[in-house]
Parts: sequence; C-alpha cells; structure tokens
Amino acid sequence: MNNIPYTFGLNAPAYVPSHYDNYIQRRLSDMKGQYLDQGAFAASLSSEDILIYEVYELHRPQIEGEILHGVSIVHPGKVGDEYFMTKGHFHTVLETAEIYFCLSGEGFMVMETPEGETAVEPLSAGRVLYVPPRWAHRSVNSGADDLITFFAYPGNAGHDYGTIEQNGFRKLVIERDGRPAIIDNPRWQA
Ligand code: PAN
Ligand code: ZN
Repeated sequence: MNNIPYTFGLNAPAYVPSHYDNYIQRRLSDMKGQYLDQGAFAASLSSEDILIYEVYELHRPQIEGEILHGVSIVHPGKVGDEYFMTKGHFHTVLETAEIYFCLSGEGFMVMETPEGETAVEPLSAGRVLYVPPRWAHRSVNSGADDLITFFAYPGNAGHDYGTIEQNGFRKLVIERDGRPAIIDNPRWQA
C-alpha cells in the first residue's frame, strides 16, 4: 500500500466511486433472521435472492490513525412491511465513531447503544449523520430510489455483526398507511 494523497470522483446520479478496491454485495439470503415477517422473508427468498445493498470500499490499513471510507447503496424495496436495510453492526472497538453523508435517496439510520439508548435519524440528500462511539447503526431505505451514503470511520474500528444478528435492533422502520413508521421490535431480545 502506497501512502500518497489521492482523489476520486463521486458523481451523480450513480455515485459509484471512480476508483475503489473492494466491492461487496449483500442479498436477501445474507439477512436471515433480521426481518420481522419471517413468512414474507421465506416467500420472497423462494422466488429470488434479491440484491439488497452494495458497498464500495477504498482500501486503507485497518489501524488507528487511518480513516476507512467508501459508499453504501441500499436499493428500494420491502420484505413484508419492512424496508430494505443493511445488516447493521457495532464497531468491535466500541469507542469508535462514524460519519455518514447522504448523497441521494431517503431513509433512516437506526441506532442503539449496548445500554439500550435508541435513536432513529432521517437521511436525505445533503444531510450529514454523526454516529457517536458506542452506537450500533443500520441504514434503512424508505424511499422509491437508491439510498446512497458516503461513510468514513477509524481504521481500527472493526465490525461486530454477531450481536445484531442474535438480538436484532430494538427499533424497526416499517411502512404503515403508505408512510414510514418507527416501531419497537417485538422480537428484540438480549
Ligand atoms: C459502513 C457499512 C455499510 C454496510 O461501511 O459497513 O453501510 O452495512 P453493514 O456493514 O451493516 O452490512 C459502516 O458502517 N462501516 O463501519
Ligand atoms: Zn460502521
């Protein structure tokens, strides 16, 4: 890995970085157990393992002092009444924060701390979201188009997916009467 300054393009309407090192796809089958309506999940999966979100990452060393960054694109859609969303995670180094800048689309960031505080903040083009240290985070696309965000976080943060896979988030974003509604997750468990 060289260590010289660089720039890359991040342009409307697609916002795919003009340079990236790593490309991740997450499909419905990667989201097992996360959606509230398990019947709708199974029915949807049996017809197609649909692409839910994509992540483009720039490669930097995963060490303190570096800033990992890239672009996340969550596609529009629902499983039952629940919008397409990312898996979500805590950072392994809990005391590490993250910045998101929404480039396009409409949605929410669902967040919570291990102590049980919760927050659900809206995302729309031009909005910056600060995820403080200790807050697990998941992006949810409640709009009709892609939800596209640029993110940056400390190189040593790491990702703990297991806690969310096991417990879920305390809050869910679902469609109710044609609009997004934030509800308590009836299946949440510690
Ligand atoms: C982001 C996320 C990205 C995909 O880079 O990793 O939006 O979400 P999941 O990692 O939950 O699948 C980030 O928060 N990194 O720390
Ligand atoms: Zn993160």
